[in-house]
Amino acid sequence: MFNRDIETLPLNKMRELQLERFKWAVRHAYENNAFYHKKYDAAGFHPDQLKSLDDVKRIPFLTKQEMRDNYPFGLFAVPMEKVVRVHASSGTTGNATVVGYTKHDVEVFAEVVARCLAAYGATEKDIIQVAYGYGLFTGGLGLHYGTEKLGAMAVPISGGNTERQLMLIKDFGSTMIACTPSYALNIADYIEKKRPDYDLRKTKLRAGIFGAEPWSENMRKEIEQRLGIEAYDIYGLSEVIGPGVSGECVEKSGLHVHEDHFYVEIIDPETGEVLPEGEKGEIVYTTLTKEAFPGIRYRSRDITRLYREPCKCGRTLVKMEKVTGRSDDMLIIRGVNVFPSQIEAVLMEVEGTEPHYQIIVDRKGALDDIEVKVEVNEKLFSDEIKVLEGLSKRIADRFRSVLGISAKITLVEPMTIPRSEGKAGRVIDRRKI
Ligand code: DLL
Repeated sequence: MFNRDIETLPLNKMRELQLERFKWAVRHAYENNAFYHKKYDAAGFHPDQLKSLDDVKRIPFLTKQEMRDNYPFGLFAVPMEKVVRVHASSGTTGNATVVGYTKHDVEVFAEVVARCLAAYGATEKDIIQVAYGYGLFTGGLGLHYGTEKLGAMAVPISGGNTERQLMLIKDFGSTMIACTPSYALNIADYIEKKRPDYDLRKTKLRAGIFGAEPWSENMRKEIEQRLGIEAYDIYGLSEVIGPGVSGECVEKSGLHVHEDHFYVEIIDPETGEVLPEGEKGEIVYTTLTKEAFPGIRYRSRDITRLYREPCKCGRTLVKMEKVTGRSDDMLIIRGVNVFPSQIEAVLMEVEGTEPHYQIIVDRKGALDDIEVKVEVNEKLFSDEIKVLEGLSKRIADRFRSVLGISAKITLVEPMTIPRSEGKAGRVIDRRKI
């Protein structure tokens, strides 16, 4: 473990630490940022009212919209000369959210990523190929600094250029690769189609560090099989820090949240009511130590569940379930709620389909229409039309019975759905255009 004392802290001690830090965080935001000050005054909340963690419920939530409204630096709580780095969220609508870090914040960021890497079994002997994008996105630099903090070697290749990725894996002897799960599959496709002579199993690559987008257990199996590596989940969001908010351990049974830095709550996304531990809902974050860009009760819109159970790895940190999607990703098709990740899970169970798909939602008259385009493997595609028809019917039946939706299934040739080097864009919602 990178920080055994914290990662195995008994719950009562963790709660003490969180309360002390929460008091600091809320006062810091209130006293050093005009937006928080005004907001809390208007809501009748004062940091003095926070006496126990139960009182947290009295603090108003912070929303994504408020972050956008304060573009670019309106939520910073330190003088600009203390800010040593900025990143920005990958927002697709409206203003991006710009997030800032002091020297101390950069340290914390590196530490939480280093903890994740150690939890996947990485040591200073590892060579980590960082294939997340470097830039305003937090993935590249986040993994990079975490790797250095652990004392392993970072290969800052950034995303894309698959041929070069393969060359460096071989020549440098990279033992781990960090990228989005969709890019990992892209690499597998590339090898199969363009470099059948290249055998990843003959390289030193043994694990992948995947996150920045939802990916299912089936996707994990697929990546592990095709690349011959262990696939671990890393989660995070720029508004909170970046990657490293939580990560799996070798048990692969939930992601340990670094709750000494990030206080987590689960709420009902409709009512905002705090739900008991174990229930599924929207995860809300409070940054307990962040200086430049504090986030107090930030509504992430990510949907998950928190649970505490003794983990074989020995960590006592609360676990969160793999994030399956965001409340704002949820599609409502003729009154039925579906997440793209559920669609993915159904597709991956059907033999002959590839994990490359696109979901197109449209409205015809008053009714929603959903079309799912999915690639099928080469062999099937060259088969008789009857075989393909049978497959589309099987998929459509599964959608009806498992998800309760009627979808038009379009089977397409391998390599026809656009590939991503970063986060995959899988949903086209024409109702919003
Ligand atoms: O994606 C940070 C990151 C970089 C995480 C590299 C992991 C690896 P944003 O661009 O701000 O930050 O996007 C954050 O992506 O709220 C989730 O909806 C989604 N997300 C991130 N990691 C996971 C994951 C980075 N492991 C948003 N599983 C979050 C599911 C994830 N969703």
